Amino acid sequence: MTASGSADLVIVANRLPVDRVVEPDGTSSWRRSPGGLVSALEPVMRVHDGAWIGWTGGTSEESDDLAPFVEDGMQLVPVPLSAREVEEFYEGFSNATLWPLYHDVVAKPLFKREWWESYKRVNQRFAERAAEVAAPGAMVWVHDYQLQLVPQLLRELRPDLRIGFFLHIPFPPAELFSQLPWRRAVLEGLLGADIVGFHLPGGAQNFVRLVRQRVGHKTHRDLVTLPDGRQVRAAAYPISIDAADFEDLARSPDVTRRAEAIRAALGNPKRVLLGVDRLDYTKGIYPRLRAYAELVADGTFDVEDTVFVQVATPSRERVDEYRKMRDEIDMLVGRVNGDLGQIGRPAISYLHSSYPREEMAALYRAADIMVVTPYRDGMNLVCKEYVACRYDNDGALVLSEFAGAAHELSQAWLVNPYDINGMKAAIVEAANADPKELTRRMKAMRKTVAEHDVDRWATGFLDELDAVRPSGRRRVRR
Ligand code: GDG
Repeated sequence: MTASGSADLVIVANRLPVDRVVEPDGTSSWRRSPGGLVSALEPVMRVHDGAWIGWTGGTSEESDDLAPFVEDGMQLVPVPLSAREVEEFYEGFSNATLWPLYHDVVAKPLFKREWWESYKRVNQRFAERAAEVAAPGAMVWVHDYQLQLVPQLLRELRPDLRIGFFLHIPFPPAELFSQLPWRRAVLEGLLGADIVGFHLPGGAQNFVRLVRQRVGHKTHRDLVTLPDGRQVRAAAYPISIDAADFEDLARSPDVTRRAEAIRAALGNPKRVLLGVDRLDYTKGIYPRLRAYAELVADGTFDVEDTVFVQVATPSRERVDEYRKMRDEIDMLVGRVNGDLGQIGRPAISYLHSSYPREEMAALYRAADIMVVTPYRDGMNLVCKEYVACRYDNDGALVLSEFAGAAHELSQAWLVNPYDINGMKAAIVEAANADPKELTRRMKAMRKTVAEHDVDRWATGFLDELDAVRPSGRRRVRR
């Protein structure tokens, strides 16, 4: 057993909640990264004596100042990754094996034994850091697919801890998960937690079924009983956004002015459609733009008064599949605009760039129809952000039924992204819907997003973890 530290709550995530900014004079500082997870966890981090363990985003060859530090009142503990580990653990096993495997095999997962070795090594390092900083009986909350072995590795080092795990991406059905050569080790890694959280009940059910099939433990509903009597609970905790904060931002004079300026820059069209995604093959950007292009080609929409704005935030640019997809989308947009655009009137206004939050809110305010069409998405926060920004109860949401959010936002125009004609029909319906219908749908969605915000998600999970008896063999029943 490792000597313990002083943090009562430890967050373990692939990335630290800060980015390194290098000034022109070569000095560097840290800036809090935007993102829901940080804002959701910050208040709880302050109440508890909290620490956050994660990778800085650089390589250990580039920088060696990796001692723990305090930033913005949070204790941050960097975990170093070498350039080779970035390639094998992060770009390789995390993003070229697990990411496609867990997203319906939308792209072919690559199984490489050296990547798995690197994944195990890096997970061990994260577990060791967590074991060092956690106070006796502390709660440790491990996040996401990059760190699935940490719960078990950490429990071996520190059996006194209460360990929670949350998966931000879908957990696949047994038929797909079983392709993974290291499937049993991953399941056992997760079983080190007291609570394993997913966005949807379906993910929890997939997990429990796999544990029964592949590990052979006894299961009953959402509970797994290990041979030593310890119980692990698998359940759904759908993540959300800070809805009130987004609405405040959307209402601010600056964002309101910027939304008007965006529409003016687009030529004050009658209709603006919007897509905002990390440039990722799971997000269904290609079929969405194809569906839209067909609607322009057949005259349903006219570039004179309608435009599709697609923001594609650069992502994982060193992974082959991402480069390939970027080329495909570049080509599609070029062809569509070449064939259908007019001077000053592209069919698709395509932005391969990332923007500050204020600009995102202004885009959401400027858009009449938000089109979110992932082939598979754990939750999808973009659609919730759009809803939070539509305080006039206007605007339409076209949403893939394969996004976790579709389970909550059932008043959206739900579509199957594999069905181009179906998507076209839904976009046209949304475009022609009368204002009363839009209001009815948006009001209902806004209620859902306001009531189920990210604070409820974080406190909901942590309250349950808190109720687990420290080092107890059996958790307190609900
Ligand atoms: C994973 C799961 C799950 C995007 N571009 C910019 C920017 N963003 C922000 C959005 C939104 C977030 O990034 C993206 O979140 P999503 O949920 O849509 O998608 P993933 O990144 O794939 O997230 C997903 C999520 O984890 C949480 O559990 O919902 O299913 O895949 O907040 O606004 N923000 C700024 N500039 C950009 O250019 N500021």
